[in-house]
Amino acid sequence: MEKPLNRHVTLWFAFVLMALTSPLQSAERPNILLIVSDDQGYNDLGILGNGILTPALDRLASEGTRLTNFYVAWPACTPSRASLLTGRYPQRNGVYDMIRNEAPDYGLRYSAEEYAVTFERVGGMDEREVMIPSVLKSAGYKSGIFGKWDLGTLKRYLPTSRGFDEFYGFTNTGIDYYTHERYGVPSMVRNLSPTIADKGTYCTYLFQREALRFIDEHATTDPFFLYVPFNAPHNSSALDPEIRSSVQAPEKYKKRYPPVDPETRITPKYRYGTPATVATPDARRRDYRAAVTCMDDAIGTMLDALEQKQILDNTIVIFFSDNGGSGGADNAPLRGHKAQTWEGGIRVPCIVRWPAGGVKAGEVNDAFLSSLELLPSLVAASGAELPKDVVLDGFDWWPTLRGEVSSPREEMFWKRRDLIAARVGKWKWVKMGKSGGLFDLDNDIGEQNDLSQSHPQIQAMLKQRYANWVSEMESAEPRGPFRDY
Ligand SMILES: [Ca+2]
Repeated sequence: MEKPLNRHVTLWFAFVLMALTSPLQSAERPNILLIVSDDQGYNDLGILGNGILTPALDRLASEGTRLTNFYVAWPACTPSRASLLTGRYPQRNGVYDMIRNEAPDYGLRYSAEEYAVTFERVGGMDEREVMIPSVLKSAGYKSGIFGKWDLGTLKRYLPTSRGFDEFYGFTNTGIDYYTHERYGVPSMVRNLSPTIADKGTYCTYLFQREALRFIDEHATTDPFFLYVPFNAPHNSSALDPEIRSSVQAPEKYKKRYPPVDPETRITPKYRYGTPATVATPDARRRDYRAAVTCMDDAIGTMLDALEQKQILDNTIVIFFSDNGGSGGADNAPLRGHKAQTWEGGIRVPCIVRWPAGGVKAGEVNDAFLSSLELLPSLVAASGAELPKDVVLDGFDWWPTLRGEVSSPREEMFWKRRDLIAARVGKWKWVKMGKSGGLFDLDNDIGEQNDLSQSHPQIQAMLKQRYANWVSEMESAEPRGPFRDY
């Protein structure tokens, strides 16, 4: 027979074990606000001093940790977004190129029937892929997305068919900020239904409006995952060359920057070599910055709303750009830009704020991390369960963000058509058409000194690791819309 003391100890241990293993209580589960900007440059944060105005992002950086060595999985919109939501390389989840059709921008006029069956309208992420909102649902989360979806337009591909409870935004990869049309085709959707109810209103204001409403509705009821992928500061996908050649921004935000003269120029060769009136580089830069500042104001109102509801400190706020900047953006000190596998295409600004989770205020963290870490990290923070039988390419980043361990990430690979990059530790091998080389990122973040001649073994090692990764991706289970079934 068990002695009373032993029974007491046994019960005590059982109690401790229960406390350690029981699911997180509702009050403890953090809310999640994921903000993704579109084509923002590595250097385009006010605190970095290039003259761009981002007081809310600066506040976020002072109250959270800024990541300086953070990558996205592809140097342009669609695959970058597919990867951050699935935690899987584009080549593994199947979305390893753009779901778009640029022909209308180049002058082709489809009939409505023809356009409806082009790839931009019928392509979408494979329905078997598991995304963050579906995973968080198992822990009781409500999820909303307000902004750019970019993973398919058919109903079965839309956010509310993929785990989100609410969607208001546009479905494809870029729009006119005011008409919400993509090269003349309406693109705004609420849940599963196209809508033109807000036509004429600058879309950043609309995404702000919806996000604030969502916060108001869920602040005291459910833990939530709020995903706000802004259109800003992406170029305008309008037909008019003067609009198309810049970024649209409200006048009041343009006026916060020095005046530009002249605003436009005539180019003898626009698309198809036709002459057109387009924005000057100075105007383009001013407009880009104004769009960022407007977005920043919207971000500020979200932080204020969370604070007023007294839920800010237990809300995980994550901000980053979906890929590197181009046009009016500033990627300094990185080389290259959006669409390239130089650092300027794939290394992006990122800030994480979560004081209740031990993420320090005002820190700058140089750990090698990526958007592939998002899904496993949000699963760990929320008490949700990782999806079964799904190969993930990232890990839980919280111990690294708390400064407890160095990053588990040792390597990462990028492939956009014939543009390639492999990073292993501090080394990066780049193949950019006829350009490229081997670079020591610890000492040469700007990828200026090609060391492939002096370090041939290291280059060979990186090429081998890249080849290993390619064969792993090729042996992964096929996924649409690009891979062979
Ligand atoms: Ca983008």
